[in-house]
Amino acid sequence: MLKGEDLFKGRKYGPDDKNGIDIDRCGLPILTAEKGKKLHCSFTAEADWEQAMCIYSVVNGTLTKVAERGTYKPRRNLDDWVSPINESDQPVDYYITAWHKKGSPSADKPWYQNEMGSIRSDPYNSWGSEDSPSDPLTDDYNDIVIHFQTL
Ligand SMILES: [Ca+2]
Repeated sequence: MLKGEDLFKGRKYGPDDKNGIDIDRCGLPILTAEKGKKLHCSFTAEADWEQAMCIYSVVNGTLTKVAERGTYKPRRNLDDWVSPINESDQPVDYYITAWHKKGSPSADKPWYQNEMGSIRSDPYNSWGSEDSPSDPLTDDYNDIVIHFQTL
């Protein structure tokens, strides 16, 4: 998980492009597609409040949002996302962020970043997130979750 980098400082990268990213507080999982590989990602959510996830590709230090998923249809959905096959000679990194609104969907409510945590759910590996973390030992990080495979 990435901590303390300043790639995102001063930039707007969250859902609806309205937020900066707080890496130090929330952590930032990195998924990597090696040469000739692609990522297959699916999403689950289990929370009372609206949830979203954003995926960013990082190529030569440039970040691009490549997917935005979430629980509020039709604005967002939890459909699978598959990266392109990495046809470059370098590994391609994808950064993951998770977000929530405090309550039901409303354009007037701000987005807050979720804290990320590692969970497992075979056959996928997963990164989960919690909108209101209270205890790292008991939080289940199931509020919105990305499950991924490299193919
Ligand atoms: Ca939870």
